[in-house]
Amino acid sequence: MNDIETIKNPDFLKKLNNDELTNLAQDIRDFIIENVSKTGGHLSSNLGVVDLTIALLKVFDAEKDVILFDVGHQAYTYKILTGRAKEFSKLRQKDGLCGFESLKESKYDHYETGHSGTSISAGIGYAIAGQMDGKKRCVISIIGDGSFSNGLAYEALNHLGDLNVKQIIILNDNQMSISPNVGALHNLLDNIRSAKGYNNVKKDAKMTLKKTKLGKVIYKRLDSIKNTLKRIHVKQGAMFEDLGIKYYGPINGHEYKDLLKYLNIAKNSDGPVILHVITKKGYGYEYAEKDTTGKYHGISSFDIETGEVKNKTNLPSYSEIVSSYVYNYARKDKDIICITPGMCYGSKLEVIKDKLPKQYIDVGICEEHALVMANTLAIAGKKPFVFIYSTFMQRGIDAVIHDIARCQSNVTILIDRAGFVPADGSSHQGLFDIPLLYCIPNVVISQPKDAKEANDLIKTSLESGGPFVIRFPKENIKYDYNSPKTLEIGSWEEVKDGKDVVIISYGSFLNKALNVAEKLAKDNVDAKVINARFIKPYDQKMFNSLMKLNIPIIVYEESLKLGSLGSVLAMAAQEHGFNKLSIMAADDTFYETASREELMKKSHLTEEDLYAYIKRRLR
Ligand SMILES: Cc1ncc(C[n+]2csc(CCOP(=O)(O)OP(=O)(O)O)c2C)c(N)n1
Repeated sequence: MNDIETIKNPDFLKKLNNDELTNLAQDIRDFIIENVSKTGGHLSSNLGVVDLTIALLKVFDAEKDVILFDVGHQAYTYKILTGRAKEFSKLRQKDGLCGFESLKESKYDHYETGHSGTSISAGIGYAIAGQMDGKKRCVISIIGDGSFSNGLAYEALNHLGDLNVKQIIILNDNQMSISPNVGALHNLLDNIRSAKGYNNVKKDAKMTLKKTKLGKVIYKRLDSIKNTLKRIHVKQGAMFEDLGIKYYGPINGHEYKDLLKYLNIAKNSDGPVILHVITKKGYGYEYAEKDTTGKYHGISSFDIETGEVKNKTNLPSYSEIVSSYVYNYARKDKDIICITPGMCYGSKLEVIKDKLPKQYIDVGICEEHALVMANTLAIAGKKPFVFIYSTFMQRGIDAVIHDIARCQSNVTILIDRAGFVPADGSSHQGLFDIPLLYCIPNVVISQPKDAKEANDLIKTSLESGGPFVIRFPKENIKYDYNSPKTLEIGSWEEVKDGKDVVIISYGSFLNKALNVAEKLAKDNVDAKVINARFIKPYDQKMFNSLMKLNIPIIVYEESLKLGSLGSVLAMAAQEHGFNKLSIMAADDTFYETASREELMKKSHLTEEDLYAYIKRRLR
């Protein structure tokens, strides 16, 4: 039994034999299951790469070589073997271990990760710099088959194949993205896997030929035969070779003999190499191995015996509510097409996928493609809904500017996880969408205060005829089955009258504003509260009349302050010579891992902060 918490660095691996490596892998898997069951985290992806990571760190030199994990969500074994096991009790918590690779966290981490598809480009940068500086080191990028479908990975492959640098790509093929993988590339990898392996073919051919005299002659020329065999038996694997990248695979990612052999071949090769490694997502934990939904990809704390999530809330998430409303429209209107860039499970689209398969498209982890495709679907008369997390929307901004907004297409973009996002840290905060979208002409940006208004906005969007964004946070709220109504685009509503101060807010912050107004009333402060459900265009008429009251106006919002609704209103206020407007919104910074409540506290955006601020203002 290995004491995982005492591991300081991976040096000890060099002395271990394959049986000892296998035992260590088991102990690491137990450690991961035990810890993630308490803290939550990316379980399945990590269980699948325990053996691969151990083998990598046995063959390569973690001090000298550059090892990069794509997305970085599967780097737990790497973190453990580079001396961070003790910190796992605070995984994905405030001031604790980051859920991804992070430059700030350790000298062994060489990149700030979180988004899919960056590892090959990042590797190329290191490889070119190393070559320029005459460094003798290997650069290794480990990328999953899901992330391999991302356009960025292809831009990098295209460049790499034309470069004479030493970079090793390990394609970790577990046939899964978060849920089962999709797309033609996935089919191609499937064909390679089912061709039983070019390496076995090579081995068999070598054995047979060596048996006869003629065979031995032929064997001497095996190099060329090798290539021919490869083309005949697994011609798909040759795609990489045609790009100028040497391909080895498929390799069993849970067999140390194979793994060590091919990692050493890659280490000793010149130029770019790709190792196609087959692993099992969730390896060693039955529930995770059998999962085809994505439940164990990223999971909150769970019971190891039953595999069930602990502390489940009875309230549905915004994602569930929004997808169920869209489902209701889609089943009555065959032109509605629901699009996800690889996030079926997170966006809660299972019902649409299962019940309306013809109206459901999963494009894989390809946000920009999803949006451009949605644009022409709309131009062609369909009604596309793109379900996308705020953080991944960042990838699609050009598609909104160059494509959707200029064409003024009726694409509805449902931005999930908008605002503060718990656990995942700086790469996954949803604070940039409003500033990034606000400056784009023709785009309506909205956020509902509750489930009923979410449905109203979906209806309004369908009837709007143009680009329409509806954002909502990672929160659980009550369903509302009332029939939806069309809202006037750009209209705000007064939800509470008052004469001393105005609070303009939207989304779930509006409810906080109402709570604060109630508390202020006990101090004889009468606050007016406005629901700015349309962030763009804003309600000019109402805003002008609010300024005329000549009392302080506070814009209280869950967005980055720069480029927020408040910053736009401040410009308008300045033009009117109104100087009583202030903004409470998120700071110009990257917010690290914490819960939503902790993040609001850090940015002074809690109800207590709003209350205290108003009291100060009115003093
Ligand atoms: C740009 C972007 N879109 C979506 C995600 C969400 N995401 C995190 S991991 C993941 C699946 C990655 O699949 P794969 O690369 O095969 O790795 P595996 O988890 O199967 O090991 C997705 C979609 C992301 N991190 N980045």
